[in-house]
Amino acid sequence: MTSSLFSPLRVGRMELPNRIVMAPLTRNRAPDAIPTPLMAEYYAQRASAGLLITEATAISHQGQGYADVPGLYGTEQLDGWRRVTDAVHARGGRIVTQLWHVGRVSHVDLQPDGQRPVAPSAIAARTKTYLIKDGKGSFVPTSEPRALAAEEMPGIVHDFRHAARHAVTTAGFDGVEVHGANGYLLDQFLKTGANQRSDYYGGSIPNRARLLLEVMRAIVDEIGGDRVGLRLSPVTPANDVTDENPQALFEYVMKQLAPLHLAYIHIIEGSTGGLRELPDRPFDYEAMKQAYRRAGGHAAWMVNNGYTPEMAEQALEHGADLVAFGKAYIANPDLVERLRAKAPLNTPDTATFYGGGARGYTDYPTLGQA
Ligand code: 8OZ
Repeated sequence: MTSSLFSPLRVGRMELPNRIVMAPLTRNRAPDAIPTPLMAEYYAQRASAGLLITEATAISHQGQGYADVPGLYGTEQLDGWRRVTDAVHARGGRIVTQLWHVGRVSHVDLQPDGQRPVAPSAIAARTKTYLIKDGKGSFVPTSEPRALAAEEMPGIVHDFRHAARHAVTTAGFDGVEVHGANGYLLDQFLKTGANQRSDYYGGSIPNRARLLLEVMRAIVDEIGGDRVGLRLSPVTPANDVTDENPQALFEYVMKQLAPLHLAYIHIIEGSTGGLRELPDRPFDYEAMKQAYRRAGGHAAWMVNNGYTPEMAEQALEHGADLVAFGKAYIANPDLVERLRAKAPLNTPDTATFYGGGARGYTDYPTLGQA
């Protein structure tokens, strides 16, 4: 049987030549939140992927949570991204951007006027963020957040909508992926550990899912569902999120998403970048997917987290449509060609994951160069 990783697939408006996706990867190489020419080179090097998903990109200044991560809310940021998308398209690739609001995973030093970060409830995340001061990076505890007022919610939805519009027009992306995962704002609203509101946006599952669904509907209305994806992480402990009943929560979310005709759903299985099975957080991903399909949802199903090439082929045989690779893509710009040739992979250097320049970023050799 020929390997299905290399079979093409139509995903919404996009024709992907293969099923291999570059996962979103935070790299902290965008000073002042502006994408650089080096970033254009990095993404263009990886253009043979079926799809490139950019690193998480802030939709607003309030949505910023780390030093030197890019944004989509200023003219220079959008122009910087246009250089990236032009470079990727010149190499024949497809690229979507990941729309990000960090919520409480931020620090007053990164917020407009040094204000407190915003969250569903005034509960601090027991986690760290990354700051750069005088050229030196360090991990520091996140700041105490304040609860968003009900009147502020339309503004958050507006910021997502606005960023999506500019992503596909000004910045030239093929689409967007909404970051609903890893304990950032939308995930904070979804889950009971971070959301203790008593208004329309907290309490019941429909209430906790409200912000995510409002954001998705607004973006679909703005740019069309066929170029919109969504990333979710039902049980990740990343950034200190927990939920009392994730199975019921995510099956509800799936049913609500089905009519939106999204391009793809992107699922992080287990703990982001870590264990795929968590004994204290069991989850049935197949049941989640079936809830979506039974409700009429047709989006491509993308899986992620620690997949080897062998596991990826198995996942495709068992009904996944796409597989996203993270660390492997850091170290292997020609991952598609290497997997096709069953060639060995370069090993990623963890010391250069976050921050820095070309080293550990654009200098990993292709097979031809090695
Ligand atoms: C690593 C470091 C900082 C942010 C995520 C956007 O986990 C991130 C992230 C990852 O989704």
